[in-house]
Amino acid sequence: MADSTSSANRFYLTTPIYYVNARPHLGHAYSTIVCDAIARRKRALGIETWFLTGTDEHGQKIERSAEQAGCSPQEFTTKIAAEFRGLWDRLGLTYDDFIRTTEERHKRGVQKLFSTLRDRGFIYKGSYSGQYCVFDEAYVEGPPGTPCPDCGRMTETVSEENYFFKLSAFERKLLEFYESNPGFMGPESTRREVISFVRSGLKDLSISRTSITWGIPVPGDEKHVIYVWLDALVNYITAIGYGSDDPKDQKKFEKFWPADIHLIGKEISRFHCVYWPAFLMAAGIPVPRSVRANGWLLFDQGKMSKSRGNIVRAETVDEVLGADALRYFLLREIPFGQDGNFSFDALVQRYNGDLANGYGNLVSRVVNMVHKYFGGVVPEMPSSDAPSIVQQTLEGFPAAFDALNFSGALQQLWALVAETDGYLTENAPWKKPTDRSDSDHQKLQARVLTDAAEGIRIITALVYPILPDAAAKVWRQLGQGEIGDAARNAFLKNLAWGGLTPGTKFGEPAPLFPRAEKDAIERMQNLEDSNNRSAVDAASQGEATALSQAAAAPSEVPATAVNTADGRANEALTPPTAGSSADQQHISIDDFAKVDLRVAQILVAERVPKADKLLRLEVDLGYEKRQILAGIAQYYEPEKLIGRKIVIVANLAPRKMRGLESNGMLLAASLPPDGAPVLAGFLEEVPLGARLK
Ligand code: ME8
Repeated sequence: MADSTSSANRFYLTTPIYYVNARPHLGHAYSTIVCDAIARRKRALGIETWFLTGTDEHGQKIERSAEQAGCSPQEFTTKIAAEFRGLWDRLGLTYDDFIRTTEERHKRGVQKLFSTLRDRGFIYKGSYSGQYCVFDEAYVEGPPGTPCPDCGRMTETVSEENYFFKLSAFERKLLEFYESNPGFMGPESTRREVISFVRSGLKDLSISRTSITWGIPVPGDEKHVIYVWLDALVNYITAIGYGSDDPKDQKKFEKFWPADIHLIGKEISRFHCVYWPAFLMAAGIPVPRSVRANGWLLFDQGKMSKSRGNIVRAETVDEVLGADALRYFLLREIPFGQDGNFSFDALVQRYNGDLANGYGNLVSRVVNMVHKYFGGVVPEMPSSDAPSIVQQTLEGFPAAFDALNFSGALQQLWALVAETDGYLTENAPWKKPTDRSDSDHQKLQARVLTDAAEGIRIITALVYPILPDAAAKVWRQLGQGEIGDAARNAFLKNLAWGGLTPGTKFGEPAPLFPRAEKDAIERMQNLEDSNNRSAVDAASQGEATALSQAAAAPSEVPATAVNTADGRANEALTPPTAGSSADQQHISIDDFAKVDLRVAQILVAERVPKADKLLRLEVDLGYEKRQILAGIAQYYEPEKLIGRKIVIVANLAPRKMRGLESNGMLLAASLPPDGAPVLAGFLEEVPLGARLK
């Protein structure tokens, strides 16, 4: 991979701006953490760095999510954008700006770019009739009924008058550009995929919609809103001043554009490597220096994503092991550019092996011995030459890191951790052989401990962008002061062996990475379970979510959705608290009518392996059969359910649990104190598929 370090003394890097249709998870944290590590290293090298992140807030997908949550798109996007920002702050990520596409500065810039493209003859009006994937906000080739090639969801047919961008005019130009700029995109798999996409022919791109309103209006033709990807990509320039009349903003744009790295997930390469450079070329704006795609973080064998229902939240890892542990794991475990598995087991193994027993233990040994044998003051010693492994690491780590090979960089650095540890063990400064004089022993102690401490200083400086919290602690323990100040003074620029001067007073030893005990995994799993908005968990916690009293079983307790397909839908429908119906938030009859409640009969019921709470049901609605997963296994024997008539919510979005798709949810009363479910049913005979209203 080409070295993506810019030669200029400024560096601009960006994350994707995240959709606010759902809360952030580890996948989003991954890309943002990678950028944070790069930004920290660049700053510590004395390079003026601008690190941008933000949220993508327009488009049909967001509009629908807001509608489902029962609030306005603006309210909805503000809430979720704050969650992204809050998480980045909690994890200590050092973004310089957070752009929201609903901000005025962004709208102004998008409209300016649209007008520029139109003025330069690259936009024309036409009509589009074809397929659209709302989930990916992407146009899809093929007849009605074609599923989206990226996500597999059914596309919707769109027939509209649209503005088009003359993408076809850029086929040759783009291919020439890729050829003369081999470092533009990576990894190699992304590069190959993009080139073959362009080679297969580019059609003009529809860049406006009339059937939705949640977007930025086309200047001069306000019934059109600008296609969400054209809107979103432009954030990279609007955030640094494009479209502003303020000379300060204009200067900033000149200073930082073109971006050095757009860091993205691999699934959005086409937008960044084809459409984005084409828009910029058409507008006469320089194209970014590079686009780098991270692979996918997988969990439970699939890409971690809200729609699959297999997410893990970064907060959970932060709470139990700390943000540094998460950063280390993601960068060390997954070779950048490839897909990688996340598991609590692997995380704890890395944490204990590399951080607690490795780096943490080394620091603790050395700092404690300097306190014990030298009163915490670095002893007077003639300087030594850098051991060859240190020299290799000082060259190899930066080279690997700057090529975004974080895993390789850390591997080299941990070889130095192991070597330093081995050097201590070999020389055993804590043990005086009987045939060694006191003064010789003191000399040996001084030599070994100053060398080991110097090794730790180098390791700590290099690892700072990846383990900023731990590095800050170690820096203080080594008597070096605040590492943040050192970073501002570009301490990485002149990093060399021999910086630890005799007489330096060490700080107090303090634990860095306390060993994770067996319960760490369980604690993380429990945190996830209790945050999981699936009602499988809600039921086990006794959190009743009333969907309908109409379907209630002959019982005095409110009906409960046992397995929600989408937690957000439930949030909109607040559960009544016992005895306080006056406080209950009212919904209109129209809201209620959106819930499609139907009578169904259970044909098959069986336990789901390794899921104590789940039953897999096949139910017959009369007009169709479908599979539903229900969190009732602790309360109902599967065999006894066969043939039973139940009530289900038939129009919930499908949801995957334990790799199985659930198409709806059944209704049950929830009994205090622990939410034991009692299935809703009927005293009279009812036909299958009958609607409850
Ligand atoms: O695509 N593994 O937003 P988005 C690795 N708004 N990275 C992951 C991941 C996973 N399992 N899940 C998410 C959009 N990501 C658009 C982008 S940019 C102008 C507009 C990361 O909310 C990864 O960086 O779907 C991916 O590209 C991004 O989140 C997608 O976020």
